[in-house]
Order: sequence, then C-alpha cells, then structure tokens
Amino acid sequence: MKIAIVCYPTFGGSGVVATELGLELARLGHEVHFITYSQPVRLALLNPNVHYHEVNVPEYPLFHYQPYELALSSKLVDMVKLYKIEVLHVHYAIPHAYAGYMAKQMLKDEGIEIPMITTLHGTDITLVGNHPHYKPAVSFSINKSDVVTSVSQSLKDDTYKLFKIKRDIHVIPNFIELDKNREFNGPCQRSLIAKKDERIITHISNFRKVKRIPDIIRIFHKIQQQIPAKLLMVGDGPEKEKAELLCQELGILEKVIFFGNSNEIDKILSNSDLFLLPSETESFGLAALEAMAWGVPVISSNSGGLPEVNFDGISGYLSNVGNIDEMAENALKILKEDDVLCQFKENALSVAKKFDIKLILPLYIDIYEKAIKKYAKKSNKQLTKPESE
Ligand code: GMT
Repeated sequence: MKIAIVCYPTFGGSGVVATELGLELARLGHEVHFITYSQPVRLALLNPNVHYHEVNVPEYPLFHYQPYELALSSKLVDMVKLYKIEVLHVHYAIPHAYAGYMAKQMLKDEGIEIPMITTLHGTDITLVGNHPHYKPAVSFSINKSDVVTSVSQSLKDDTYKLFKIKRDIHVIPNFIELDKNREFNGPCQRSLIAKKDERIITHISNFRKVKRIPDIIRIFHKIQQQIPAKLLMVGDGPEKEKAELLCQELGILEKVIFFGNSNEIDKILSNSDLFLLPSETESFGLAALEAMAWGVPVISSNSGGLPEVNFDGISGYLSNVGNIDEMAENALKILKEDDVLCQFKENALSVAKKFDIKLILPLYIDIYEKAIKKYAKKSNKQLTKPESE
C-alpha cells in the first residue's frame, strides 16, 4: 500500500506513535510518506520505503497567523497525485483532519478519491479540541473522516461525551516494539547516574501543566526521605523551571537530574527502577508503556486511559489525581525490597507485551485495506455508470 502519514514531528506521544507506525509499515514493504513541518524526531530515513515531505508555510507580512492548514492540504494534494498515495492517515485531529478533509475535496474535484483515517490521541479531544473556538471544526472533520480510531476506550468515551459524533470509533491502543535491541543495560551506565544503593526514578514528558510536574517532585521528596534515590526528569516544557525551583526549595536539587529533551530515552529507561506519571488526564500514557517495555513499574494517576495500560497492583499502582501521599507510599512498597521490585519489573514487562506492535499493527493494516477496497469499488462503480446517468 501507499500510505501518507500526517503528524506532529515533535517529542509528543502522537508524533512518536505515528512515526513508529510508519516505520514498521515501511519495514513490511509498504510505501510510507510522512507529511509534516519538520522531520519527526524518531524518523530514521534509511529505508527506501520511507519518504518525508516537508510542509513549508511561506512568510508574508499580511499573515498575522501562518496558514499551516492551507499549506498542508496543498502539500497533501500534490503528494497524493505525484506518488499515487492510496490512503491518508492523520494523527491528531487539529488541524490534520481538517486539512485532510480539504485535500480530499480538492482531489475529488480532479477525479481522485482517497480515504482518510483519523486517529484521536487525547489532547486534541480533551483539552484543545474541546475549546469552543475549535469545537465545530473538530466535530466536522471527525465526522467527515472515513474511519476514526482512538488510542483507548476512555478516549473513545470522552469523544462521544464531548462532541456530536455520528460515526463508529475503533479503539486501537498504542503499541511498543518489544523486539528491538534492549541490551545496553549495565552497571557502568547506571553508576554514571546514581550511587550503587540508590533507586532510580524517572519521569518523561513535555512538562505541560497536565502532567502535574510539582506532584512528581513532591512524591520523590517523600520517597527519598525513606530510601536513597535519584530522580531523572526527562523532557522540556513550560513547567520545567518551576520544577527546578521547587527542588531547590525542598532541598533536593542535587538528587534530581533535569536532562531536557533527550534521544537517549532507551538508555535512561533501561537503568530506571520506577516511572512516575501522576497526570491530570492521559488518554493512554505512551511514556508509561515505554517504561514498562523496559521492565520499569509505573506509579500513575487513574485518570483517562491509564488504567487500560498500567494494571493496579501488577505493573505498578494507580491513585486518584493529586493523592501524592498514596503515590509515595505505593512507590516505597515497590522500591523498598529487591524481590518485590524484581516481581513488579517482571510484571511490567509482561503487561507491556499485550501492546506489542506485532499485535496492534494488523489492526491498522486491516482498516487501511478495507478503506482502500471500499474506495476502489466506488470508483469502479463511477467508471461503469451507464452514459444516460
Ligand atoms: O501527553 C501529551 O501532552 C502529548 C500528547 C500528544 O498528542 O502527543 O499525548 C497524547 O497522545 C499520546 C499518544 O497517543 C498519549 O499516550 C497521551 O496519553 C496523550 N496525552 C494526553 O492525553 C494528555
């Protein structure tokens, strides 16, 4: 198949999912075209089936806001025609589904019909898309998609609650590549980060308010009062500076390492003993799943789709949003004894196996194939219409 993937190229979960999906499809022999405004952070281009087309928005003094949707929809039209792309898969409704729909209409005008799959990722529904300024456009473009998928049951329920959606939403959970090289864990790596007796606790995100960064610092503050520990804070965003100040205020700055955005996520996770994700809301929690794939148990809130990923008492523990006392207690339950930690690590990995890319990818392939077939039938019908019509 020839598939166009539209996504955000940044460190956010939706871009990571889109990139990993595209790369795996390319490995299976499909031709994949990434269309976005800069090269996705996890995109390795050393595969003849992987193409990357950059969307450029020319500056013009009249534009107070750059018309990205316009440039994206035009780029989609051009690439579909040039590469004979058969299906559009847009990740994150805003503005991708909207631009995708416009591209479909422009193509239709030229006699080319192509299906569009929209994958909802979370904040496009629960935070941004729900804003009255965007809501009508988001509802419209979801309803105009040929197939809609969401990354968790919880996100599907939220979408029906928040928008007037007239079509089925297929739940296809996020996934993880379990077969990749997971070899570089070792004592010398670990000793660069922490002392021998210290537990390593990690958080990875875009440091937005929704991640409740101060809760992470306060949970760690309680943990390190009981056991020797280090906190690794990976990522960057609006809450980072406040977090650094809070660490200073609590007198724990020397026990916390702020890495900023990193391409060494695997190395960091391979050396971690616990992952913290106390988010206000999380449609899935890909970062938690990535940790679990490295055998790292998770202490998280129980909001959104997190209970579908982190199994309470098995791969970690879940608590109500903001209950930092319980989160710290649960973290200590896992971290205090080596044998308990070992059991949780094993459990985290076995839960992660349920989200193996090998199990999830066929669900997307099935959707693409059915959509392409449906459109082929449609255009055959049009071709064979009697002349009198
Ligand atoms: O979590 C973020 O702020 C990034 C955001 C994104 O759109 O990239 O993540 C959302 O999509 C991820 C991939 O499907 C999910 O794992 C995250 O849970 C979801 N974030 C929220 O719902 C807050």
